Amino acid sequence: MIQKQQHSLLNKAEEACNLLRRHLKQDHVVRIISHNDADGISAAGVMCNAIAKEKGKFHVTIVPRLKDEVLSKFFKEKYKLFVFCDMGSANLKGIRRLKGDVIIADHHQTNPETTIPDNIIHVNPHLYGLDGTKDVSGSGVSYLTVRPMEYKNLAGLALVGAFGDMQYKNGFSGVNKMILDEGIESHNIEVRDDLKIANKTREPLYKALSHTINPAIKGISGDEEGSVTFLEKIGISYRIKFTELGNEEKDILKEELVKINPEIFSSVYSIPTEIPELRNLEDYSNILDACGKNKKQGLGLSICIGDRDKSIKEAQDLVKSYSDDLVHGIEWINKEGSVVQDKIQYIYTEEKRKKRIMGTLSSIGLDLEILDPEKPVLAMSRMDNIIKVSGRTTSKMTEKGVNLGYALENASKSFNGSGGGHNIAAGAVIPYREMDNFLNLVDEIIRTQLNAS
Ligand SMILES: [Mn+2]
Repeated sequence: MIQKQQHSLLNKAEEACNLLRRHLKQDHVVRIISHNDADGISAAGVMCNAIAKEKGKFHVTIVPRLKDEVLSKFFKEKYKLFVFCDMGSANLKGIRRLKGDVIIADHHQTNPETTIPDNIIHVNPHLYGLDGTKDVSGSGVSYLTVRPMEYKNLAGLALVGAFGDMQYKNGFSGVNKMILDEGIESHNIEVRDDLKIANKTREPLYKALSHTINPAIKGISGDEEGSVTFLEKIGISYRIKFTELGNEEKDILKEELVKINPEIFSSVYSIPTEIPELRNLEDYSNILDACGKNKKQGLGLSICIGDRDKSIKEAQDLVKSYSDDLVHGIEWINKEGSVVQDKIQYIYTEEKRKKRIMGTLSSIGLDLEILDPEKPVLAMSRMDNIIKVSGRTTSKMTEKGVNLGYALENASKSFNGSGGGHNIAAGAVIPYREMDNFLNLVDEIIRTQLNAS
């Protein structure tokens, strides 16, 4: 069944590729519009690389959201071919109004009922019963669209977006797996098992370990003292670098770390021909993610299409500042904890650097159990007169009946705010003066959800 569904998707992608080729043959500049996260930037990267190899020309714009006013700017443009990557499937009505031909290469939900005219080719896994949330990302769909051109060296970049959209969970599945196999077979992707410690070659071991957040290590991530204690306990010198350890010590370290979190020793995917900074697909994804988050999407895209040296350095600095913020954030939670209510807990900040990581910080805090996993976390960031709320909980709690999306949507509405999302992660915006009332109402809603199930 899967095979048949994948075939239908590949056929549609090939149709799109033929359209792309026809325009390239006529020397038309391809107008690419993509999303500003790691997936969207790599999706645009895949498309641009293929077009460049075909000696074609492109003009790219990367946007945070395809709002109506953003889309309407493109209505005036006279390009003969528009390509939407990692977005567009939710905007069929607007996109219909574009003057030229259109390819939509997206993996987000779409309304299959919407009729689309002949000039639009819509490549989307959901149209064929495939799971776009986990089996293929925007960069993957972009890759499928240029796949008939046979640039298999783009397979690695096609999976960078899958990491960005967190589709990697103990392995790849569906179309991602197909791309992976294709990349391995053509020697464009390599897989090996390795210890996932941050800054292995750069920092003393206790620092490297405390700076390792993905995966999170309980008692060690974001906790230099905890890291030193751990290393002293297992008898490994903490001042030297990982790379300076003897093999026996490396084995002991691995064994002890795996006991805390098995994910610490797992598959690492790499592009063998890439420069060291981009070789590991997860590192590559983190670099693009940091570019997007810092509104440097142009920098990210230029790295994807071959810019090296200075660009890499600039992007790496962004990654470093982001992970430093996370580490400081974990230290902060370790020290201060959260404010605990009956069924929920919250953290609150007015600091600029903390605001951008509050949601991620909540997830990590729950993973590390420095925040009580039994209580959903609301991360509150104050922006003048409003509060931006990010809610996070665990799958264990959603199984017990917690639905944060519903809770935040309803509670925020009661105070002239807005909100919503998934059961496990959601967001809201509320007036600052209603913060306490809002928290009490969410507490009450969660209590009701837990009692009802
Ligand atoms: Mn995506």
